[in-house]
Amino acid sequence: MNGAQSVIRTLLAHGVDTCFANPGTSEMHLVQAIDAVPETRAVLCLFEGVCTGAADGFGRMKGLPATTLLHLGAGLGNGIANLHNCRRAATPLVNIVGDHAVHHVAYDAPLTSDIEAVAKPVSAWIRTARTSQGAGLDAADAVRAAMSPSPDPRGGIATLILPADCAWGPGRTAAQPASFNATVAKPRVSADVIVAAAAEIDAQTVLMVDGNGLTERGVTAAGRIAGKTGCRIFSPTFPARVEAGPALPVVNRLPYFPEQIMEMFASVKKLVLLGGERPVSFFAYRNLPSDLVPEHCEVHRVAHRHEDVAQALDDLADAVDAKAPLLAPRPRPELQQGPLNVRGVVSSLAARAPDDCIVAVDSGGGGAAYPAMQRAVRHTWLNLTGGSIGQGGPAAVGAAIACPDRPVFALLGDGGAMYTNQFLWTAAREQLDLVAVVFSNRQYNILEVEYRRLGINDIGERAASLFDLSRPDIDWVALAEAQGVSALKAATCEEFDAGLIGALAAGGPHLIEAVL
Ligand SMILES: Cc1ncc(C[n+]2csc(CCOP(=O)(O)OP(=O)(O)O)c2C)c(N)n1
Repeated sequence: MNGAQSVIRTLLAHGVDTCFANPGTSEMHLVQAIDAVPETRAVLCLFEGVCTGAADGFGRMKGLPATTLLHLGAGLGNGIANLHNCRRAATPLVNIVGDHAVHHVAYDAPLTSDIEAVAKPVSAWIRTARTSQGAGLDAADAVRAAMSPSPDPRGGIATLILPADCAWGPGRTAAQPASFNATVAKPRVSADVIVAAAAEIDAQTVLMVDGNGLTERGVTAAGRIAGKTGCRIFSPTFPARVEAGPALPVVNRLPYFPEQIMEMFASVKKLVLLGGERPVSFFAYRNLPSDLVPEHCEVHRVAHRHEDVAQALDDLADAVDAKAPLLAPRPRPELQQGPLNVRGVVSSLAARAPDDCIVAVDSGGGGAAYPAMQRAVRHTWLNLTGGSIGQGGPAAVGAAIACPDRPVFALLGDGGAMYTNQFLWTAAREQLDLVAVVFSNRQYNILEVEYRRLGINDIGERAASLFDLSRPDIDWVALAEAQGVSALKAATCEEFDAGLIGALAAGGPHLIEAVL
């Protein structure tokens, strides 16, 4: 048993059995350890941003961390953008990062880097193992840190740096402490706080729900409260995970642009925070405030996101004496016809998506599917949480590996999808039931919208070229097929719908380029 094996065996003993890997020479003993422990599933990703995004998607679905296996500071650095999203989602995740053996660092060999410094902004817990004997215990601490419900803004990411000599030296399995329970109970909100909040909620109130308040239990309780008091239920614009479907109350999503949020809040007298935060503008604008809650609106905090928001909602529903909500039947939407547009894609998705599917979204038109899907089909929705595009495809891969019985959709803008298009290769290698829809408008549309919001009507040629993804057009069918994923291009609603039906019937990974 060497240090590397004790790390892998300890992780397994703590329920952590899936590793999204892109290893190098400093991780070879870890690779050997994975080879020796067949219960650990190693998934090769061809870019570290896919490893980190996939581990995020996996953790969101399982509620348990996956590991990444990354190569020194350079590999970890390549994975940062999706660790940023993961941190925003508060997903549990354990990074295992190899390093040079301690004696080698003094020679400043080419890959030498300050790995802790790279890890710092995206890790709530960082440790560099110091001995091979202690490496297993370090791994146990990493899992505990990732799983502890905490208000830490750095989320649930633990980064364990393993110098090669700690991997190859003698190790031992860390005993699993008797008190360890991977799913640590979230703190419960006190009865006093619930009683006080119950007296405040009325028809001019908005409940801002996040965390486990967006589970089936939480959403159902929120619906009861809304039914009784007339309040409205909102989630933040990009919550990590939402359970939705026709048998659940509708959760409105906070709009994206600050003007829309301000308009919405004009009639809101009270804002009750149940896992959510005060809305702030996604970006700063010269003529708009950052904090979007108007002065006339009182803000009451009931639960923080790391607390048991679902329980708080249940308790609150009981406190206002609310009954189960009456839900009107919601039929699937009608299909569109003619040249393809976002509406056509959304209608087809909402009409055809199988019950119990998972939907991971990134930039692009995919977000428009949320209201339609929420009303039409039972599903789990995973958002791009931190605005760092290129997350949806990798997150879909991680979700598909976490939930092999559930079909997964990745709804991606063509701009965002290019950041991490290697997710397609992993989807093919692992034969995942994953349908990627690329909203192919051949531009960075949102950037053009934001540019116009500066008051500019004539976009100069050079500026326009920075928002334009044509010249050359990206051949999505070829890009997918080159990575082993069958693909087709749809330019009409009918073609898209037929392609979607075919992809779902065939199973396995597919890509549809929705030409907009
Ligand atoms: C990592 C990262 N780099 C750059 C950006 C800036 N950015 C935001 S949206 C966007 C373009 C999105 O284009 P696409 O995915 O095609 O969606 P569209 O806006 O066209 O609907 C860019 C480059 C970002 N958010 N994250």
